[in-house]
Amino acid sequence: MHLHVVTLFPEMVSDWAGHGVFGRAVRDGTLRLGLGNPRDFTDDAHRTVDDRPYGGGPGMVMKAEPLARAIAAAREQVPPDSPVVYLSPQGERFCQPLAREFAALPGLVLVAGRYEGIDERLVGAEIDREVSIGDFVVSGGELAAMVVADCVARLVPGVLGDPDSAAQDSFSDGLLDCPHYTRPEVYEGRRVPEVLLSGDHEAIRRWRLQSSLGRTWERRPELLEDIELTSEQRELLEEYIRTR
Ligand code: 9D3
Repeated sequence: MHLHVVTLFPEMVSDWAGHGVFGRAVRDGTLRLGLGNPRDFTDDAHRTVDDRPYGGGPGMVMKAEPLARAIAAAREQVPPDSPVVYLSPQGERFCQPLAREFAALPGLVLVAGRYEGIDERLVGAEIDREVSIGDFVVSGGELAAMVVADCVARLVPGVLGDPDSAAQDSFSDGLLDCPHYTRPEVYEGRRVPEVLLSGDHEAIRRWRLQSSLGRTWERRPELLEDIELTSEQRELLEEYIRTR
């Protein structure tokens, strides 16, 4: 898959993209990452990328022309029909199903905004989708683009070493993850749950599933409304609620 990020701060993205599973996937060629800076597509001596908002008010707006040229250059790098996604607080909420949709594409152009946002006519002319990462405010679109890129990349075959890892992620089955423990057996007087030391793999599987169900029910009950529980899951959750 070919990702391309249009940003005034390409170093923010390239620094991050060198690390972890994303960095390895770029190095081994499973992922391609392109970067484009609207400032490189200006034609004035000051390399101006922003201007004052029509109608007045605080802040600045990203100018359409340099962004449009950066997006046109990005389109030439990625496979045909790769959508152009603008990261924006006004966008549809990013979620795991949207990540799966993006991961099935051959390419994606992510446009990160700065200042108060980009000229709306550029949105109308060039943007296929507007996506928000949640109802909180960050200082620019770069972090949001990295969140989307990271989330999508982990779903691209070959990016995670173990293909089971993505399938076992929290949210892939709609449930929160179970608790995890490693050595020592006693930490600050707190023991590892006995079943995890038992070697009984079936009991461990059921304990983990019940923990996931119980935590989801307690912390994120709305997630349970979106999924159909198996009869085993329903019985384990009922037992959890009875014995809680
Ligand atoms: C004064 C109104 N603010 C809008 C909520 C101004 C403003 C704040 C932060 C305008 C842009 C930004 C920068 N944020 C993003 O570019 C952004 C974002 C976010 O802040 N939260 C969640 N998702 C996203 S996607 C892009």
